[in-house]
Amino acid sequence: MKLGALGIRFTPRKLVRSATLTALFCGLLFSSGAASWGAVTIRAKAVVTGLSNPVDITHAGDGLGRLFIVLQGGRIVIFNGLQILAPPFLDITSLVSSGGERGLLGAAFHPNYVANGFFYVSYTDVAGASVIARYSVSSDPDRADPTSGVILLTIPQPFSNHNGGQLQFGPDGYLYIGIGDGGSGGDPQNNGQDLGTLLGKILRIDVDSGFPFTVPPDNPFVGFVGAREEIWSFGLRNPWRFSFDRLTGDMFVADVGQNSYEEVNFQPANSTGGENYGWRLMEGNSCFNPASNCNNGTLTLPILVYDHNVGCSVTGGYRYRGSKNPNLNGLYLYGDFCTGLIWGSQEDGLGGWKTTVLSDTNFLISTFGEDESGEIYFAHRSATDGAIYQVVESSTTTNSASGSSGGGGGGGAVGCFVATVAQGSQE
Ligand SMILES: [Ca+2]
Ligand SMILES: [Ca+2]
Repeated sequence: MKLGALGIRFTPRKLVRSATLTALFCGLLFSSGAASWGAVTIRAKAVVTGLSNPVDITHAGDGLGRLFIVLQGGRIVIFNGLQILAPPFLDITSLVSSGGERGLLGAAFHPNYVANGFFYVSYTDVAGASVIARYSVSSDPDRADPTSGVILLTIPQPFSNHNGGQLQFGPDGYLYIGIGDGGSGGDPQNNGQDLGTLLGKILRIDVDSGFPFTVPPDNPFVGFVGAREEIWSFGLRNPWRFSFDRLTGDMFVADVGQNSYEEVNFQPANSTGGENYGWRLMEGNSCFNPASNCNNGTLTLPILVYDHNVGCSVTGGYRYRGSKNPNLNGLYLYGDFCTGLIWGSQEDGLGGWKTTVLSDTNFLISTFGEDESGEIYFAHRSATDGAIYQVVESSTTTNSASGSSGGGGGGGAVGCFVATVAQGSQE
């Protein structure tokens, strides 16, 4: 059974990638003998080591420059630029079941955190259900009030895996919540396509207009008989990580695949929601269940797909909008949990997306995260030596045929490989 983003059922190891695969992956690059775009590479700059299973990285947006690191067992710790502060910012270990794909899986700070002190967490409770809860900071800015928890949503989980866990506030101020399809394999309950359940969805709720939350009136399924009105988009297997482009408001939703394909989906900022990303009808660009005639034309297909010769569990990242690494500007960074590959992707100027390997690491990449200024980090998941690394550009080659170095203006250049299909194409 294919496990999701955190499902380590094997001794962590690199998948064997043959020369044939590399050629497949970068055929244009190597057949032409010159990189034509995106020749930037990155290195991983160690920020902090010795953590236990870091699975999310975020910031409070309060100008203090701290990184908040979510540890799967149930703690959030602060890195203040020098060290991890003790005691933890939050410790809800007693409320959380962890291990495998369960645990404290994500956190997001309210856009007006400076004024209201609210932040939100996603965890699996002791019964295995997914819980979205709000907490408040205490009078000490480095400590949350552990007694302040208010549960917004409890979503029963039929199986231990595929619990989602991402929380992000959108540019509209609403809280977006990623929830997996419930688990097992192949989505046996067909939750992804069932608008009557919150499983297999991205949810969108308003945490400011009522207690504990209200449904935004323009959510796409408001008033639909039999549909849960919290749903923003659907047809997802395990959207372990999604993010918003802090410049444009566009949304990237990475969805962990079943047996064959990993994918990243794109939702433009002007979307009104309701996208059906296809699972379990499709996995990547291929029919899954049913095995043929799976797309009636309403499905939103991914912008990026890779198969299981390349990796086994996609970890969605962020579009780089920081200032310290100009050659990464505009690149959407993402990785694979199993192989440690990190890619950068951008529009190809032809209606698709191009992507290239930025680094082939030995890390088990559980998450990416942004700091307040848009610099990007990722976590290596390990029970005893988990770590946070900052993404830093290390070099750009100068043999570029097009002169593009991935600096955001490279539309039209030929990519290393183009992992995209036109939206609406059908298997
Ligand atoms: Ca589950
Ligand atoms: Ca899909």
